[in-house]
Amino acid sequence: MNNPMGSFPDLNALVTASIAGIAGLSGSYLVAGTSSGFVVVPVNAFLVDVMPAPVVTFSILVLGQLGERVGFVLALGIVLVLLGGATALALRLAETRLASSVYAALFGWGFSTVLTAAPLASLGTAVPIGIAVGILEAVERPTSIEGSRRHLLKSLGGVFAVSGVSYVIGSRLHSDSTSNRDVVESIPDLDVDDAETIRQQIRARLAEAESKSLDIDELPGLVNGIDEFYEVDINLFDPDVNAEDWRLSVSGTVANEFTLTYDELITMAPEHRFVTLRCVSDPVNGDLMDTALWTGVPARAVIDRADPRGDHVLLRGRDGYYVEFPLDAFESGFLTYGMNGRVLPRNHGFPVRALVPGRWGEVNAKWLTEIEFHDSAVLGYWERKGWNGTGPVHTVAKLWTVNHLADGQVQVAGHAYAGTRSIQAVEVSVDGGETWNDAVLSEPLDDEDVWRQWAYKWTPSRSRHTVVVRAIDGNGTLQPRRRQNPHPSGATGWVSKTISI
Ligand SMILES: Nc1nc2c(c(=O)[nH]1)N[C@H]1C(S)=C(S)[C@@H](COP(=O)(O)O)O[C@H]1N2
Ligand SMILES: [Mo]
Repeated sequence: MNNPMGSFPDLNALVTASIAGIAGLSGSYLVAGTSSGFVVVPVNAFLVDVMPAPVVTFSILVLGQLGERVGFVLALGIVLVLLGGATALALRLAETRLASSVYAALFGWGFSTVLTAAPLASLGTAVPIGIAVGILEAVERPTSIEGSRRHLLKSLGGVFAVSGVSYVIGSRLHSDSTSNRDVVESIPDLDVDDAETIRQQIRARLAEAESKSLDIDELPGLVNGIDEFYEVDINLFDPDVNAEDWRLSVSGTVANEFTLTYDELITMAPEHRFVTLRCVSDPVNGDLMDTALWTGVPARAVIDRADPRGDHVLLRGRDGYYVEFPLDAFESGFLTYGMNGRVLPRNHGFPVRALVPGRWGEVNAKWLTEIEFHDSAVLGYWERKGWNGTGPVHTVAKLWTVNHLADGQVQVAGHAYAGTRSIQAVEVSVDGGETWNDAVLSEPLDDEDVWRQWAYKWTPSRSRHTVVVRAIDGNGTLQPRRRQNPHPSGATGWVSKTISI
């Protein structure tokens, strides 16, 4: 690797190392997709782990998607440096071209295996590195600055083309295998009649929600589509759990510890419930509140079998998430594997998630793998980070929609939710809170933890109206007026909007 121009060997090595790094990354994605075998995934998880709590909170709750992207680019950069570094080391140690290529592949494989604990998938990282180094070492070395620039551009062009192809093939190969599958089809050993009965139940419930939805322009219905449903979780890459390997372990202060398989769970008689979820970080008029029809079995099935002695339960997900709350809340809980008649999608917790009525979103553990019973309270993931979001949701009426009707009237509408307390009424003021009027409500769904829609219209008497909305829960308690930020225990206050006519 001698070169008459002193700095060239280093520059060449740098180019080779970078290109090899990109090739390794692409190969890893091609083979592993976004499963834990992809080298970037453990690095990202590590970053989330070591970042101080306020940074994680800010990133997930304020930056949202952007935060995930920043984290992703950071993890990507770290992996590139690691793989490039391994390649540079290989180039330094090796004496022949073949040896460079073999060493680089071996080092890349080593790194990838240490990170992912997936030796086989790590071949996806190693082989492209070996090939990239082999090719780059075989081509003639440029001897001028101009030549070296051309060399760099060509190599980059080549590796980006290969990465592009890997990305496209990788995305196809690893697209969410659970998505959009009929949940009934996933239940084993169902005879045709039983399958049809379950399908009918789901269809009837979805039709019920459709017919009970207020028919108002621009107002979302009573059920959100799977792709419209909000998503909040602690990792960039959702765990990729295989239903056959999935086990639910039930342990702790119980008379009987046991584990449950997916087949055991989904062959129990299914129920279908409309449940609304709302994240504790949702602002009063935010959009982290949605509803779906969930298919699953009552948590009672596992609680009775375990026969717990304590008063607390802790749920753990495959992503390292955990949340704790009182056992009596879990007694009316639900273990679900279906959403709107489809198999539970990966981003909402495939194969099984918990749903616990009336509490903030964070208690509804996704990718559920462990149920632990405790005899005293412990802190969950978010509670350790200073949140207080495992309790009952606050009452809220959201104002989603403003329509200027053809007859000159103005119509406002939205959703109202109070968890298991249910919604009794929604009141609307169009004069900034001086006088109040009853809104029209959608007919209630026959479920214990679901929202209702509200709507109100009036003939404007001024050029501007300040509209204020407030809900009254099933106990007759008015939505609290005092404004409070989402952190640490959920937003309060009345939604108010000034409307120009
Ligand atoms: N395993 C796991 N479960 C989880 C979370 C998570 O990060 N990991 N996030 C929780 C939070 S904060 C909320 S608001 C809900 C969101 O559920 P969704 O993404 O299906 O809307 O999931 C909860 N369950
Ligand atoms: Mo949440």
